[in-house]
Amino acid sequence: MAEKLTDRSALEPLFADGWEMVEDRDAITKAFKFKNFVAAFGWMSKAALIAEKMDHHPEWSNVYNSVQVTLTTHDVGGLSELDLKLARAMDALS
Ligand code: H2B
Repeated sequence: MAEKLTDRSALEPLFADGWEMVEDRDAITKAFKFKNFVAAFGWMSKAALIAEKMDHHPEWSNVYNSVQVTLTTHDVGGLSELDLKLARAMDALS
């Protein structure tokens, strides 16, 4: 079972990579941009397999070449280590 993230300084490298806090939620968000729809959807397919393997799932939406991702851990009502791990994996894939 995940635990709520207490060490908030662990978020700093993600903020440096374009993630930001969602207003009024303990969640992080980032807009990923791709060269076209196929690249965006291909990235989503790979990210989805990683998320499923982690049993940790993003809130996300796609419009043409962009994917807006929001990460939080519903089981703990806020950010956990799992969100950091998934965010890093998504950045590494992009
Ligand atoms: N994803 C996210 N983002 N947060 C969760 O708390 C969560 C999840 N819980 N994926 C998982 C599934 C849980 O509901 C299942 C039963 O393991």
